[in-house]
Amino acid sequence: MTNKITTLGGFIYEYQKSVSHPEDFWSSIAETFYWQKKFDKVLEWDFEKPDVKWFLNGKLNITENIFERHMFERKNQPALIWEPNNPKEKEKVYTYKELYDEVRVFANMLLSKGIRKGDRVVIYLPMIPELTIAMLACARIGAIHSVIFAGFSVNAVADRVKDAGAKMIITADGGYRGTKTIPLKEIIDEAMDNCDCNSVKNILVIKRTGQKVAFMEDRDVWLEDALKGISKENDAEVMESEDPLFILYTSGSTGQPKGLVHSTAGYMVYTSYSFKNIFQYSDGDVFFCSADIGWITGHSYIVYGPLLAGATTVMYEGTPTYPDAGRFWDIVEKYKVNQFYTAPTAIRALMGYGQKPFEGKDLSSLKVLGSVGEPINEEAWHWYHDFVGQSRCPIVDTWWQTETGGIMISPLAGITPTKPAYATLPFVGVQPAIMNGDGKEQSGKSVEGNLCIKFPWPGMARTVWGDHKRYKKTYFSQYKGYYFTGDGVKRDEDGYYRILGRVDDVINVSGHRLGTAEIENAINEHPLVVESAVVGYPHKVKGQGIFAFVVCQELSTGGVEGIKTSVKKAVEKIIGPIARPDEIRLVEGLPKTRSGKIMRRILRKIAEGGTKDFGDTTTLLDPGIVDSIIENECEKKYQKKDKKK
Ligand code: 7RM
Repeated sequence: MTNKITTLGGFIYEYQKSVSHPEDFWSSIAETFYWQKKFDKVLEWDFEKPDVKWFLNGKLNITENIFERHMFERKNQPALIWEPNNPKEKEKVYTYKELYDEVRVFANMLLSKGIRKGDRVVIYLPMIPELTIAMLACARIGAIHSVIFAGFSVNAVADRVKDAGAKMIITADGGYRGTKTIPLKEIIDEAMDNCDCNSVKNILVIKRTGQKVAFMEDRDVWLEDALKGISKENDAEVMESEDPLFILYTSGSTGQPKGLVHSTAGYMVYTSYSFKNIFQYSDGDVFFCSADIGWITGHSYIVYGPLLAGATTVMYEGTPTYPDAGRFWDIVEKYKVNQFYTAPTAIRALMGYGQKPFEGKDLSSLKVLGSVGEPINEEAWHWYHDFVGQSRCPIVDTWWQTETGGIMISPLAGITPTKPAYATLPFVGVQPAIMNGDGKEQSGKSVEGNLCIKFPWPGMARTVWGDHKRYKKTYFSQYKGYYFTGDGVKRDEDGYYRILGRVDDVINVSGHRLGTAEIENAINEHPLVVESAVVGYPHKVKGQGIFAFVVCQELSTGGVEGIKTSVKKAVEKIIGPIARPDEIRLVEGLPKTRSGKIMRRILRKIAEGGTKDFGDTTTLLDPGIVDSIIENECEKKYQKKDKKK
């Protein structure tokens, strides 16, 4: 396999080259791809503007690098293996040739519906093969896909469709996840009623559950009808290196999600190269990433990275515990999975079931285990290593973000010596910087601070869709000339990196990234809520749980518990079940400074169960409110009133 590092010495050598001569380094990687016209300049950048361009004046299509480039050697090799939610349903396997045909027909169908280069197509699908096919079909014709996680609900969907100005939405009648079915088309219909998304001309519906759905003539089309009579002959659209490949929304510290825009060439080079090297993928291996394609992990390491590298990638529709907690191990055994990539929250959830789910299962095919999405605690690391990896598989703890496009800090499997809870060393081409409180970069070992990146890498997002100012403000304004990640980090005496978690108002619940402001906005839509503040707190399985402090006007029938239930329901409906608060405390007021800012660190402390040591509280407008929150006075008062009634 080209461009594969195989030794620690090789890694150190490539790393040094990537830092001392980044342009030569990335150029030599990029040259191994298929270009319709080769780039004539490797990099142009300015982090102050900010403006980053890679592989300038190159022309290519990413799907030609997945299909045409591999067709001769991989025609009959499985590209995509799909495992359904229900183990009794039959799996689907697509070879490179079969997937190629599916993608081209789908691409021609999109063209027949008037979709052209640069148009945005929202994809709101469960984890079915058509999701991968639809993404690649968009890429084939140069349409910009924006996948929305199928766990998001009405308002979250409406906001994203509107912001992207989508011309088409691709969805399904419904989706299966464990024992549940999600009414996807119904959610889309409601979202369309709630927003003036008049950019949307067509809604394409795929049959998955067979449930009844409403159809609006002229606007809604079944996929099977749309595909009738469509040919598979298709020439890939000519794309410039910097043309957008996709938009993916992610949460930040403000209420409005940001649509990160990823480029064609840079993203291609980075995901493919990082995939091969970090997971040490070898020809013929089977790679299984359990993420949902609705998140960046699925984009980069179920779809693009593996397929660009000519790998066999497994896509699983269901949940880790359906029909039982041994399902991942059934999949590993069934397909002889060699590399398995999942999130610490799944590991912690499975730990709770003990050894039984492993009984009689053959995990001997596994060579590499990966972790992503949140810090992995030592206990989970050891369990993963000892029981899943049977003490013989290296673990790659991979730190990265939606914004970075691909893995940034991680061991190379079996090459970099690992340390539990450490993402270890920066990947080739990645130049981290740790900033202190004065905004200065700290050199040397044994330092802690905010994590920045000081040099561009090909996979980085280029802008926020429709709002370049926000891109600058969010990532490039805290430290002049640096990309700021939003994470805290420690570099130890060996130069190893340990990610400490977010330093902003973003919380990480089961590896899902949520803005506290987003959840507060949803809670505040409840008619009886005056205001609210949401913080994260340590949670045994989810990593972080959601704790909401809520100020109410009065209580409706159902009392304290009634209002808590209805607030949770409202959040589920507006954002989705992943944002449902784990804990709600009704309070008389929030601890605010005289200038009106909520002192979140006090609320964080209370959510953790703390009752004292709140630090400096002298700027609080009403210091008494803190004790009242700790004593839960508001709920007690309401409960008393309830009894009187
Ligand atoms: C890939 C992804 C990004 C945030 C990031 C971190 C946290 C991700 C790790 C991690 C510790 C890791 N994209 N994070 N990976 N923290 N160790 N290995 O998750 O955009 O959804 O989230 O996730 O806080 O900033 S994301």
